[in-house]
Amino acid sequence: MNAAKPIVSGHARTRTPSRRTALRTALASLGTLSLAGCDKLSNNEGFVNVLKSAERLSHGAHRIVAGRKAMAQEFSQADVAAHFKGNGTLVPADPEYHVAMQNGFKDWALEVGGLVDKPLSFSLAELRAMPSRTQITRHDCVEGWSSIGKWKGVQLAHLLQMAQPKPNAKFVVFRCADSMDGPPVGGRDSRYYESVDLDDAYHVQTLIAYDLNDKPLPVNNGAPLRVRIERQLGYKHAKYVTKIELVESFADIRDGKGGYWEDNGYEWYAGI
Ligand SMILES: Nc1nc2c(c(=O)[nH]1)N[C@H]1C(S)=C(S)[C@@H](COP(=O)(O)O)O[C@H]1N2
Ligand SMILES: [Mo]
Repeated sequence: MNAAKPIVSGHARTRTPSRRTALRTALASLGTLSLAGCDKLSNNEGFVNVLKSAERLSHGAHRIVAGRKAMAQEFSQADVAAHFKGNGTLVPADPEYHVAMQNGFKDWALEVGGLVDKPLSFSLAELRAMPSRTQITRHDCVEGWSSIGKWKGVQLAHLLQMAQPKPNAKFVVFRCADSMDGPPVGGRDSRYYESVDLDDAYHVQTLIAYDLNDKPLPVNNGAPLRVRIERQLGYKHAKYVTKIELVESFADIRDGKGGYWEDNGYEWYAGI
């Protein structure tokens, strides 16, 4: 992610028509409105303005139409790209990360904390000993490229079941090791972070991945652990993950938008 500002508006514009169709289908399938009713609704200026605010709509419409449990497409071994592209941070400059990298990540720990009954910490060996899932999926970056890769990791659901989120936990925040804006200036933390709701957190294909294409994750792609959130765009897939934090709201975290790129104008819900 080299460009300072994402092309958010162009992106939203290209996605609006399918969302509009999706919403109309959803309204019709709810049985509360006939298609004619939907047409009337979509000719109503106020309602069309609601449609135009794609961000607020997309989360709900996606939920109704596709069902949040629907699977992202999985591919076959023959589809796997020879080289999975790296993007954003490729080698974190942070000194702590460098020490960990030089140690072959043998002391890396993944914490699970925040609103949980049992705060936990896992070593890579512990994670690798857990039941795993392998999936071949297509990664779509908002910058306009895609790569198909084979991921292996622990389902986030498995870790959450162990940590036991409290009833008021609504989101999972992923904390990462890489500072985006250089070394902390005046104590300002610019480390990458992301968040998802519990529907995505418990989704079958949501993994804490440690292997890419049958090998330990390369540093470029997030070694030693990165998230896969297959129903959403690339920037949701946090790399270099150090902590999974359950929260009721992310309003008090950094600029309050739920992620590093969200704080810089991206949509929080990046469904594909
Ligand atoms: N920690 C961290 N996670 C990150 C990023 C980053 O810069 N730092 N970039 C995001 C973006 S925009 C994309 S497209 C993917 C890129 O993953 P890749 O390097 O494996 O292709 O990681 C996402 N997760
Ligand atoms: Mo991206």
